[in-house]
This record gives sequence, C-alpha cells and structure tokens, in this order.
Amino acid sequence: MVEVVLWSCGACPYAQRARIVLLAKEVPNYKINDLDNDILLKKKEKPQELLRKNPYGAVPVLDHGNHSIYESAIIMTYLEDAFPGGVRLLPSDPKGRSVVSMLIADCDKKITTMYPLMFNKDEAKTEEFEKNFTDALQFLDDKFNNISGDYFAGDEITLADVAFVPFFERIKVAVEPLRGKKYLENFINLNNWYKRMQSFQPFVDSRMEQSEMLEFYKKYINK
Ligand SMILES: N[C@@H](CCC(=O)N[C@@H](CS)C(=O)NCC(=O)O)C(=O)O
Repeated sequence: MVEVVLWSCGACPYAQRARIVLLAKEVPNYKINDLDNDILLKKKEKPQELLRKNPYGAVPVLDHGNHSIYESAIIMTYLEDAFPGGVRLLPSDPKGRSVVSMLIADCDKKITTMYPLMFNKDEAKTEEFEKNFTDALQFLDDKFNNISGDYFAGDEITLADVAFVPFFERIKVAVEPLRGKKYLENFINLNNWYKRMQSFQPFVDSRMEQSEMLEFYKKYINK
C-alpha cells in the first residue's frame, strides 16, 4: 500500500484542513508527521526535508508515496479525488466544483483579516483592523443569503466548510478571548453554521486542546 504522510503542526489551521479531510475520507494507515509548534514561533529550525518538499517551507505538505503536494487547498482536493471512501466533499459537476474552489479562495482572502486584529499591539490601529475583520465576516455571512442549504455550498458539507472551520475555531478560541469581544455573535448565518459544524466528527477529532491553542497564540503575540 502506498504510504500517506501529512506534515502538520497542531496550531496550523491550514494543516488542520488536511487532517479533517484525511479523517473524513477514511484514508487508511496514514501517518502524521507532527512538527513542533515552536517552528511557527521561529524558535526552532524547519526540517531540511520539509524545505525540499515545499519551496515555501510551510505546512501542510502531503506525501503520497514519493509524490509530495503543498498548499492546503490542493492537498484537500487531491485527497478527495484519490480516496473515494468516507464522506464525499466535492460535487461531481464542474460548476459545483468551481463554486467550492471560489469559496476556498474567499476564505484565504477574507478570513486572514483576523490575524492583524489578534496580533495588534497598537491600539490606534484596532478600529481599522476590527473594521477589516467585521467587513470580511459580513461578506462571508452574506454568502448564506444566496444559497439554499445549511453549508457554504448548499445542502452538503464540502471542502469549503472544511477550509473555513479551523479559522472559525481560532476566532472563538483565541481572537475573541484575546480581544475581549464576541465578534461572531452579530453574524447569525456564520454563528449557526459554526454551531452545525460541531457535529461534524472529522472536525471534532482534528481539534487540538483549546487551552493549548490559546497559549500558542499568546506566545505568538509576545514573540
Ligand atoms: N497557503 C498555504 C499557507 C500555509 C501556512 O501559512 N502555513 C504556516 C503555518 S499555519 C507555516 O507553515 N508557516 C511557516 C512559514 O511559512 O515559514 C496553505 O494553504 O497551505
């Protein structure tokens, strides 16, 4: 059997996307090469092998036999195509697949506005960063007004929901407590979607300890 290895870091939301898909697709006998979160804090060197596999030096990287793939969106799609078992996470028609791909691109462009806000140490900038973040949440909340169904691309969970959910977990577990505000409460569609995602077992099983995650981000802010 060809070996599947995921190069991951517990705190990395992009790597968590790949861990969720490995679980959802019931990929047999995969291994997780779990790198120390200190690598993300730049307190530890990256393994040379990771740098050889990914020119950008980032996790996640997926090895399938001697084929290596970087970029979480590409890894998720590869796993969906290569492993037919478990939950189906992409529609079969090109139009449906393009909708999911656009939503993943929206996620990567919009949700990252949470980081300047979370890591901000200059209170003069808080208003600007909060506006960027809440505008992004509004853009994403509005997506649900244009579809019928409980998930980003309609009635079924797809790779779009998998792409978003690690970031919403970090909003709840780290951004909100660190900023002392409940940003998500004002966005009913996103709030309800995030509640529904709590019963998606591959997501539940992919999570790191919440207190550990909060500690990681506190260290990141102070690094
Ligand atoms: N666009 C990439 C982003 C991956 C990424 O930013 N990973 C972070 C950890 S969350 C990383 O490895 N950072 C270390 C670095 O880039 O040096 C993806 O979707 O896979």
